[in-house]
Amino acid sequence: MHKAGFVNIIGNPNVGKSTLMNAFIGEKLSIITSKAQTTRHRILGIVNGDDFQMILSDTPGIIKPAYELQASMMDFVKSAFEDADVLVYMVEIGEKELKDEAFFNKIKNSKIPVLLLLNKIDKSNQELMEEQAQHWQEKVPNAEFYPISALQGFNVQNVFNRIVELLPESPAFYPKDQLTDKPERFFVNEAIREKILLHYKKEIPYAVEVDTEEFFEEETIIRIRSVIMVERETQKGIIIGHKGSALKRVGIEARKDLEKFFGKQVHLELYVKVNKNWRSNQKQLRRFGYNNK
Ligand SMILES: Nc1nc2c(ncn2[C@@H]2O[C@H](COP(=O)(O)OP(=O)(O)OP(=O)(O)O)[C@@H](O)[C@H]2O)c(=O)[nH]1
Ligand SMILES: [Mg+2]
Repeated sequence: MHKAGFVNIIGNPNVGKSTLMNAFIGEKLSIITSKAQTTRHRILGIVNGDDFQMILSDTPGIIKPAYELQASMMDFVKSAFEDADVLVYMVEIGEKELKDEAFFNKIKNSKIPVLLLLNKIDKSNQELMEEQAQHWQEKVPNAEFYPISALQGFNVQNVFNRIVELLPESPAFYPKDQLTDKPERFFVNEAIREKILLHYKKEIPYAVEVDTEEFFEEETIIRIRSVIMVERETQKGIIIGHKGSALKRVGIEARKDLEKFFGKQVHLELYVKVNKNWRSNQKQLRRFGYNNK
């Protein structure tokens, strides 16, 4: 018998969804930072076994959208509700509820299996954990409850095994050697965006989009040229920094990650461009793969 299905990870921003997906996959597929709204897309990560295929979806954290980009991000979350065979609802220690009531009701009334994962228990103590466990079991009685630490791996294998059990009988949906649905350029954009989230403050990371214009793979090296887009001229100066030092740091760190990811030497060229108010522009959003409307 062969099993296969969609296992979609949803929850509030910053609870550790991407960390869990990467732990399941054993690769750094999704970028991770301590800032909310790190993930902007629905990213598939596929785990293949001889007799199963688990198609995980990492999704953006649930928020009330304030501009078009965020509305598109929530459309990815909606789609993840629609095709799930197993829902993984992740919360973190100290958190009380999902910010969007409609989404929360979908979880509570779900007809498919729901696993409620209480993450970051490494930051907790026994007493707090028990109190939280009770809170969530009362709030989402239809879910199977697991305390985990995605970062330290606690209970991750048990949850993985349970998900395999819950997968429906089905042939594989993707070739058995496929790891993700996203092209190489997507991971280049993300690696660069991760460094921007890490090194710039306030609104800057949220005003940035990265677009990889060239990706040439030669025998021993990959030559990449990417553009970092910002919404305003002042942001451009901040990204570049004094004598280009800030941009240089982004380039060096992203290149190192990409060399690890692709297992090959990388030459990365970065430049910065203003793309006025791209976050609110339907056409631009479509161009960057956010909006399918
Ligand atoms: N202590 C602790 N930190 C964790 C754990 N899992 C994730 N984190 C940290 O929590 C932060 C957010 O992790 P992400 O995996 O990016 O969270 P996310 O839910 O994907 O966030 P968004 O994409 O912004 O919605 C990072 O700093 C992680 O290192 C955990 O089990 N324990
Ligand atoms: Mg994420």
